[in-house]
Amino acid sequence: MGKKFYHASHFKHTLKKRSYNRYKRLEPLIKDDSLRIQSHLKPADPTLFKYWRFRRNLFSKIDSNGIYMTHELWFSVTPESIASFFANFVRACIPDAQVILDVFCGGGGNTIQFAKQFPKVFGVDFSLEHLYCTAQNAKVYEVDDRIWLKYGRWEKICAQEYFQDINVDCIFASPPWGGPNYLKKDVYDLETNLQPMGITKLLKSMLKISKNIILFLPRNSDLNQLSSVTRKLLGDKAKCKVLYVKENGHLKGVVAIWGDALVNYENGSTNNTENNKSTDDQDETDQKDIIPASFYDMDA
Ligand code: MGP
Repeated sequence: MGKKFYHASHFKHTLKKRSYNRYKRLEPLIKDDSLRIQSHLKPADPTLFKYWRFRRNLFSKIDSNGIYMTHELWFSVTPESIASFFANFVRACIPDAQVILDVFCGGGGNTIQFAKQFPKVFGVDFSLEHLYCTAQNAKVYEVDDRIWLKYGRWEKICAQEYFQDINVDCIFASPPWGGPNYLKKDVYDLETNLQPMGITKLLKSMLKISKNIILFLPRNSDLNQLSSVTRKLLGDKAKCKVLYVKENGHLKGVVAIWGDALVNYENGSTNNTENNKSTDDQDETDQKDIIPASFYDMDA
C-alpha cells in the first residue's frame, strides 16, 4: 500500500517493525494488559460507573473479556446499536461503497461496524492506545482483516494529503466533544468546542477527500452553525440532513449528514437486519432555515 498504515490484524507486529519508538511507548500497556476490560469489574474511577452499567450497549461482546478501553473511551465510544445503524445507513444509501474512513476511530466502535459492512475501513487516531484498542476489539468482532489504522493528528494527515489518492466512498467521524462537560452549556458551539478543530475547518478538510460525510455530534449542537457551514462550504443549494439519535428512549446525540447519496436517501428504512432498527428521515433539511431535525429512535 506504500503508505504507513497498520493493518489491524497485525498491529503490534507492524508497529514494532516499522515504528519502534511508538511501540516502546505502548509496550508497558501491552505487557501488563491493563487496557483489557474484565466485564464484571467496575472501573476504578467512580465517574465511569454509569458507563460501565451500560457496557453491553457499548460492545455487546464485552463479556468475552477481550474488549480493550481507555478511560476516555468509556464516555466517548459510540454505542454498538448506533454504530451499527450508521453502517447500515451508509450501506443502504451507497450499496456499492468499498472504502470508509473513520477519522477519530477511538476504540473502534464505529470502525468495527463499518468493517462488518464494507471491505476496507481506515481508522485514524492520534492516540496509540486507541489504535491498539481498535485493533484488539476488531479481533473480537472478527473484522480485523478489513481494517487499516493510521496514527497521527488529523490536521497533519490532511496537510500531507494522505487520503487524496484513495477513493473514499464515505467519511465518518465522531470527533472529541471535550468530555462529559459538553452538556454544561445549553447550546454546544461547534466552532469553539469541537476537537481538534471547529466544524468549518473539519468539514472543509473532509470535503477534500469525499463528498459523503457523517458526523456524530453532541445532542445540544448549534444547528444554526451546521446550516451556515453547509452554505459557506457547499453553496446556497446544498443540504445537510440532521437526525437525532436515541437509544433506549434516551437522546444520545445528533448526526449531521452531507452528500447527495446520503441526504437524498428516500426509503426511510435502512433495514438494520441485526437489530431490526428503522429510521425516520422524513425531514430533509434546507440550510436556509434553522435545520429541522428528524428523529432516529433506536427503539422504534
Ligand atoms: P453522555 O451524554 O456522556 O452519556 O454520552 P449519557 O448516557 O447520554 O448521559 P446523560 O448525561 O444523559 O445521563 C452519550 C454518548 O455520546 C456516548 O455514549 C458517546 O457515544 C457520545 N459521547 C459523549 N462524549 C462525552 C463524547 C465525546 O467527548 N466524544 C465523542 N466522540 N462522543 C462522545
